[in-house]
Amino acid sequence: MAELKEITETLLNLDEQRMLQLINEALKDGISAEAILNDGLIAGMDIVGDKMENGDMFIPEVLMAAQTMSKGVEVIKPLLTDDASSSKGTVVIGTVKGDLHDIGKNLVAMMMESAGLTVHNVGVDINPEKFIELIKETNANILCLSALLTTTMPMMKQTIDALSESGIRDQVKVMVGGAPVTQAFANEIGADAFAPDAGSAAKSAKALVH
Ligand code: B1M
Repeated sequence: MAELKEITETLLNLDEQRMLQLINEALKDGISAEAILNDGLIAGMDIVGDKMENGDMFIPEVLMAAQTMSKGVEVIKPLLTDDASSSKGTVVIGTVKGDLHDIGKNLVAMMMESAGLTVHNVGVDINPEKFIELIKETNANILCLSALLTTTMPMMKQTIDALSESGIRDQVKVMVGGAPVTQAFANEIGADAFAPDAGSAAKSAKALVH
């Protein structure tokens, strides 16, 4: 769709004002918030990733693109709601130690909140001990771990192992996700669930507590 392509382009050009204008126009034209997120904004971040890999874009610009994307997400956030009926569980969600990526994790947190779960979004670079402390503090029954780097994926296993060592593995369901994470990897490390995107993560979290 032309409008979504234009949203992607304005994100890549870091033209926040025009991007927000286009998002509002797209919404007025009946394009769904989900389509704007997936086919406009996330599509743009995928291109940013390719450019970063090829050396055509550098960290400061990538960060600016991430900030521009967040402004777009703010506009569509209220429209990305799922059925927000009774609370369906308590979630601790964070990015594992050594990993600073948080855009996808924040989207997952947002979708879970709008699906009626109580969400404690605890940030990035979280070590296993801190996750355990936070689970105890909040009485969470779901732990959501995000990783965007192949080098930080093993930290997911270390976190799950630490839960077992501290005797609380049975109290929480563990969901893992992030671009390099797969269902096979989730099985291998003993996670209870894997979700490829924010929408399915929220659905899967609800299913886990039922
Ligand atoms: Co980074 N980075 N980055 N980066 N970065 C990637 C991930 C990379 C793929 C880019 C590339 O080379 N093509 C690459 C990783 C390669 C690899 O390991 N295979 C990479 C690299 C190498 C790095 C650095 C090492 C670069 C360097 O310093 N040389 C460095 C590492 C820093 C660190 O973490 N220690 C680094 C730094 C950064 C920035 C700080 C500049 C910035 C992050 C800003 C921020 O997050 N606040 C950044 C960004 C923005 C990216 C890309 C371009 C975009 C990531 C993103 O936000 N995508 C990324 C390339 C890409 O992914 N195309 C890249 C949009 C987001 C909505 O998608 O996060 O995948 P995503 O989330 C999805 C799903 O994965 C899923 O749902 C989300 C929404 O649908 N999901 C879950 C996520 N978590 C989930 C949890 C769940 C379930 C689903 O359950 C618990």
